Amino acid sequence: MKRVFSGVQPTGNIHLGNYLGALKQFVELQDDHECIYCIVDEHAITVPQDPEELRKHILDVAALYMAIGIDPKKSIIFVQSAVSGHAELGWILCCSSYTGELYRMTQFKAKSGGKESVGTGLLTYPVLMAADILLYDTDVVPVGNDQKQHIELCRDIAIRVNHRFGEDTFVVPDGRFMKAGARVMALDDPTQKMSKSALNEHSRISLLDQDSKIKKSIMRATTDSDGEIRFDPENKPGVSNLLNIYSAFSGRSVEEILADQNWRGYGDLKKELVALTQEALRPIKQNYDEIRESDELKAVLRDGAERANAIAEKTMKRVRDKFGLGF
Ligand code: ATP
Ligand code: LTN
Repeated sequence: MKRVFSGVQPTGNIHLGNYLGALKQFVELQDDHECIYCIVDEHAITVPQDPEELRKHILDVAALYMAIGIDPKKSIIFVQSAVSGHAELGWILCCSSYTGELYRMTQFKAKSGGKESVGTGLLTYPVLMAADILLYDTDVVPVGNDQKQHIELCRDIAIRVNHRFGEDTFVVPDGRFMKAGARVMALDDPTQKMSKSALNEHSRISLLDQDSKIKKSIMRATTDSDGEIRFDPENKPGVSNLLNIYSAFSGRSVEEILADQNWRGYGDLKKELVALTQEALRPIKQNYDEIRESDELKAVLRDGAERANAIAEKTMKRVRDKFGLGF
């Protein structure tokens, strides 16, 4: 069975972009893959976090994983910092990567924004992500489009190390991207990706939003003034984003949707999208509260860490041996 690994940062406000780009794939892959899903708390501290908030958000994401349908009997769910191999392999891979390739990462350029004092962790973050993936001999990494460049870097590092120490050092993974949900844009500004940290709460729909908030955010989503419903991300980013979300939730292609619709204007498209989104998120909200409050949650994470650690330690023994570390 092929192995799947992916992670989400516990930084609050898990939104439709995270769900349609990544989380929905996590659930789909469970039945015919060996899946490992991580809560990447060590990634979260690349920017300052309040310790109490971070601890809470770790459990929030774990509960959300289970509320969307990740089954701990089928998949491993665990917290990154509970398995020390991530940090250890992260360091080893830092020594097999180049500063030039890290400075070229689009996400680093965007997040550092020309500032003088930028955290070193923001620069080396993609190397820790590569370590996460390579630690588990991962074949497939389900993620959103924004992570494409980081997956490429992970492959480059794996191929480079394999070239030096042998093809049996690392499995070279592939990214897996959704057709419709891979890049969900902000509702208030469809030229930017939907993000957890944007100040305007109507720029995103969080998975636990109430029906009234979902309605408000979609009905006020930015479109354009020509009134024509057409899929054209370049010239009509707002309407195209709504059609993409519609397609991701309905499981139908945008072409199919456009062929049978009889919407009189953007308002009709938005109303249908409101209903579709409310219906899709309802069961997640219903499951969430019960799981978040249950004692089972921490037991799942403890068991997950043990199972993840057993796999990670095997890889670490092999890697230390190849690099000549230890005695
Ligand atoms: P954000 O930018 O919203 O703060 P993030 O990308 O920094 O989120 P994560 O929580 O780790 O951080 O993302 C989890 C997953 O969600 C990743 O696979 C990422 O590619 C995906 N993702 C994030 N935003 C979007 C989006 N707008 N559309 C599609 N996928 C997304
Ligand atoms: N970098 C990702 C989160 C992430 C990840 C991973 C995804 C950290 N480690 C390993 C897949 C595999 C992000 O910011 N979205």
